[in-house]
Amino acid sequence: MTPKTISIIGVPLDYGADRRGVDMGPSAIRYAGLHEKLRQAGHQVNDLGNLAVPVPESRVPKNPRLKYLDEIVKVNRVLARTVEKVVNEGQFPVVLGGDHSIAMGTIAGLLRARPKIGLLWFDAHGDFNTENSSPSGNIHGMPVAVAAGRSQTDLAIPFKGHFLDEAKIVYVGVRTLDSDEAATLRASQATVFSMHEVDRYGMREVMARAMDIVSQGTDGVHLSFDIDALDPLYAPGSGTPYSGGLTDREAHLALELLAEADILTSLEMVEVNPILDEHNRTGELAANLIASALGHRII
Ligand code: EXY
Ligand code: MN
Ligand code: MN
Ligand code: MN
Repeated sequence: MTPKTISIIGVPLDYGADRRGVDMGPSAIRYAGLHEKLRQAGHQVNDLGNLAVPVPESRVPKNPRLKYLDEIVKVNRVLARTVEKVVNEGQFPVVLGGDHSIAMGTIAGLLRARPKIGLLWFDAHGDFNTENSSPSGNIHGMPVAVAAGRSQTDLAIPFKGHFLDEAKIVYVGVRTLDSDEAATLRASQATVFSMHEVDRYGMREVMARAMDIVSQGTDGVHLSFDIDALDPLYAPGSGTPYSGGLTDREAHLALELLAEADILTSLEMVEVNPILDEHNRTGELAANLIASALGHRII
């Protein structure tokens, strides 16, 4: 992978999720030695610190269908501006979450600088609910639908009318979907390599097909990596664990192949929850996976 100038942006936001704790995700990943790992992979590293996250007026969400909407929109508008600036300065954004609702800010910012990016979404979940289909009102279950222009709420504000081309969205590792969400996703132009396809074709073949889709006719590739794509046996520190996930080696191979192809132009790592972990195992894994995505190889 060609050497990059990496800008690290921490987003300690956990309002999109039901369980508190992912706000400590950026620290857990930094404490696991992310900077050193990226420098060893040959990159320059600037850490821009953490974005400020407003304290909600009350821990009782105003709107149970869209919990903490205003606070999440506020953070994502700042994140979008920050990511846009980093990309326009020719740097490589590495965004550390925080729950997956931050992907709306990251992707909105990327689309301002690269209107036709491809999206590689590693996740146990589809995150494809809208305000009408979400069973929980947790906004971390909606970012892909919002980034594809399917939401009529203020969540769409950071996108300023520029949304993803659904045909350039590829999922890897999905193994739990809500019923409406599954129907909508099936009817969409997005490609889903669920755990069935990973088992059936193997990660090497899945990544060959996935990289082809997200890189053909696009002006960059964004990797949005939800740590719960891994099986909870490997990533216990995540708020919405679901069994039957990727092994750590499948995840590393996927990201090593991605680095080898040198098509990646940005990435985010989300949903690391140190409260649910022991000895920062999940933070360590997250930092190592980021390094793999950025070309770290043992020999
Ligand atoms: N689909 C469920 C919901 O929308 O409430 C669960 C979403 C979990 C989302 C995590 C971040 O990936
Ligand atoms: Mn997610
Ligand atoms: Mn998830
Ligand atoms: Mn389809």
